[in-house]
Amino acid sequence: MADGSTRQTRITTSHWGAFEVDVEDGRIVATRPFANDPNPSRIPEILPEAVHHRSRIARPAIRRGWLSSRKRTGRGSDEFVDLPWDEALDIAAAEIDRIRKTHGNEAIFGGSYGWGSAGRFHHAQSQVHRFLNVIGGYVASFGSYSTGCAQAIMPHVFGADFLTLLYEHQEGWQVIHDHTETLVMFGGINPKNAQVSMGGITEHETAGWFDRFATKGMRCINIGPQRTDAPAGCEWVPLRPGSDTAMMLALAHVLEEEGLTDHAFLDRCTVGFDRFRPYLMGETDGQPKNPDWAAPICGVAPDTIRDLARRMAASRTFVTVAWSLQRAEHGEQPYWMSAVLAAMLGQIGLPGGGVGYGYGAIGGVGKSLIGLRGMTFSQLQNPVRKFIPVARIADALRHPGMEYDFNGRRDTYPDIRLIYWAGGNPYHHHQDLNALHEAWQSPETVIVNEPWWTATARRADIVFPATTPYEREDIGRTNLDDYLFHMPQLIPPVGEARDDYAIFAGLAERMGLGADFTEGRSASDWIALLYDQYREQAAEQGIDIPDLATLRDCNWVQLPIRADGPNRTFFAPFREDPEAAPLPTPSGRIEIFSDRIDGFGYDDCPGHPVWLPPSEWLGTASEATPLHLVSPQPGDKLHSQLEAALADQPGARPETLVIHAQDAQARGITSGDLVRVFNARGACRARAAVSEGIRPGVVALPTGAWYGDPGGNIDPHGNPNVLTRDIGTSRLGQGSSAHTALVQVERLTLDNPR
Ligand SMILES: Nc1nc2c(c(=O)[nH]1)N[C@H]1C(S)=C(S)[C@@H](COP(=O)(O)OP(=O)(O)OC[C@H]3O[C@@H](n4cnc5c(=O)[nH]c(N)nc54)[C@H](O)[C@@H]3O)O[C@H]1N2
Ligand SMILES: Nc1nc2c(c(=O)[nH]1)N[C@H]1C(S)=C(S)[C@@H](COP(=O)(O)OP(=O)(O)OC[C@H]3O[C@@H](n4cnc5c(=O)[nH]c(N)nc54)[C@H](O)[C@@H]3O)O[C@H]1N2
Ligand SMILES: [Mo]
Repeated sequence: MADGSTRQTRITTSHWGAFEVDVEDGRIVATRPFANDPNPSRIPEILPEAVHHRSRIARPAIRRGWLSSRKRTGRGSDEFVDLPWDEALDIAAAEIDRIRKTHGNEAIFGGSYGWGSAGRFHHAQSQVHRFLNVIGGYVASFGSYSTGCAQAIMPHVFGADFLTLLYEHQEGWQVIHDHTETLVMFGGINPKNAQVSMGGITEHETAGWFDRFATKGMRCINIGPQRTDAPAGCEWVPLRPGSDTAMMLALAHVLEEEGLTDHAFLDRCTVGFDRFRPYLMGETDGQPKNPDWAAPICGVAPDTIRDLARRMAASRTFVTVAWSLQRAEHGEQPYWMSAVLAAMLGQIGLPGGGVGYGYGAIGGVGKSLIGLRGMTFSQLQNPVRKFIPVARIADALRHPGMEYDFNGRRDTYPDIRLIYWAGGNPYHHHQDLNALHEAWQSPETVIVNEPWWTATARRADIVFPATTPYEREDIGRTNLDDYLFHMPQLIPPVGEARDDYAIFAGLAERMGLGADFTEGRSASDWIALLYDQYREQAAEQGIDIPDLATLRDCNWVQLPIRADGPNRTFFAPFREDPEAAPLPTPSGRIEIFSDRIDGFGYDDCPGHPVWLPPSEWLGTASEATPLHLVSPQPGDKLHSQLEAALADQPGARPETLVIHAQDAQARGITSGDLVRVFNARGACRARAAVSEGIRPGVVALPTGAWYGDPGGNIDPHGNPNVLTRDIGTSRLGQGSSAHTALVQVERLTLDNPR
């Protein structure tokens, strides 16, 4: 660790990549890109300001109203009382103990969704889950905001767990480069999003691959509301958000009508086309799903759809689907339909053909690597069986005991009395934040571990200041990257911050379970143990890894685990011989019709893919809310992280709203104007950026500005989640519907300052 006397330079890693850090007098003073990274992210540039920012939580703090009288109201407005660590830990441990003894562990919500920070041991979610398991368990959450809906639907279609499919059975970039002739990207592939990957991404390759695709003359077609969702040089089909399923159906209709469907593939490798075809051709409802039908829905000319379908059938075509498409109402449908479309093209299992999900969504997708096992801090077993779909947290808080459907099972929401959150920011990630703020008043106690005074920390009763990765030692590694890092402790903890591990060890000890949590080990004992286990397992797989002392010295190594050879997905052997290598679906085939889903009887997700218009999209636009709001990931940071320092930069907030020139002109808006974005759920300020690169009728406001004032007031920083709708994608997936929202925009002036 830095002794504070001299300038030192070390390398560390993060979700957005590796970088060099200069440390002087116990402070991070500068960062520079990592030499091996061809396209480094600029996110680390803000780190010196962010890590030492005034918004760091200095000491344990308890909300005054809770401390004096256990008052639930006042979350978000009360002031906090600083307390010494011992006293705050005593109070928190007693409160957790009271809740579990009075109401049982089913009253503790510990889903604690969020990205936290990179680093294997100090992974906040693992830490909080292990602690809660040691004390008898907690209500968990299923899935992620990233892919929750896909995680529910895709196993019905391809059989495999969706994350396994993503990371182990998708085509590598090299294969796409070598074989694909037409790349059809629903929602684009944005190198801006591929800057990050959970646990780290060292060589940022996505932009480089597109340069190579261009050199090769690959046709790359971005279908979606924003030209900027794909690198310059790609073709753009501006599509109305939420209408992709209709577009895919129309492409499928052209294939079928023009005899371009690969029926031999459908017969051998799929089930249920006979149940789907009558719907596609309009025999069941009198409406053929042809390009003329789709054109007004999608806002795309019928000939564009026809030409694209023919082109797709005539060339090696890879269809990619951004995760954003399933982060929307009925998000199951474009995901399922993309698989059906690819099956009809008959190229699934051929190199560079078929369908893939989330290329460009995060940096690791499309990297072909040999998987190494281990380096996981055990969360132990959760004795509580109850869980909620991750994005249903506000419903659960509002309606304890209420019945709801999820993926074929009927359950009731738990009665949550205590929330423990570490490593996530629900006031960043959840939809309809003003409504969440109301629902958040219902639990008796909210405890949060967090480095910064985020909106979530400000809405807690007990706040423990957590260290950032720069204040503790760890190991950086993920199966989506071929580098291994020692992450040295660079600076002493800021203020009185402690590691999550120390916080949970302190709580467990007070509850008489300290040894169960720590097993008698310090953090560095655990790191050494996990590392040695990892090293041994890698050796068994024939991969040599230096011992920990050596890694500490050399800071990082590149592992010889690149596997850029031919196809390694399960689709190739399946295609070859579906009897011998069946998919893990009920039929062993790709399910175009799913008896299982059909049996659930859901009108919002029937037995085969269908076009179901969302409740809010341009098809339901009104005078009050004429514009579709998409809220993509921010380019300059990861979610809400480092936001405090970014927001300090002159002119940085409110956040930038991209609006089409036509819509801007109609409202008297020019670039740089302050605007109000609003609907019945809330309002925020934003700074307009007028553009031709977005479809008319659509506006884009990235996520990540910190949630400001609650209630009907205007959010000053530009957080889109005051506007988004909090509904499940369907009874099947119950994922987040963040991209389903209509809004109005008006110019703010001195006369109309709001
Ligand atoms: N409108 C809209 N909303 C969205 C989305 C969208 O597309 N549109 N996308 C959704 C998606 S895909 C996601 S993944 C979510 C992301 O939502 P989150 O993952 O919740 O967002 P983060 O800002 O990464 O929150 C991580 C928090 O952990 C804290 N932290 C970092 N390191 C540590 C640590 O070591 N210990 C502790 N205790 N805390 C730590 C950070 O300071 C930060 O506050 O947002 C979702 N929300
Ligand atoms: N720099 C940076 N990168 C990130 C993150 C970050 O915070 N910062 N977060 C990471 C995380 S957690 C995740 S899950 C991934 C998310 O990866 P994605 O879900 O793929 O990304 P988004 O940014 O939500 O959306 C991508 C684009 O989809 C388009 N879109 C929206 N609705 C529709 C639609 O209905 N149809 C079509 N065709 N297009 C639509 C929007 O124009 C948007 O710009 O990004 C990751 N990458
Ligand atoms: Mo995500």
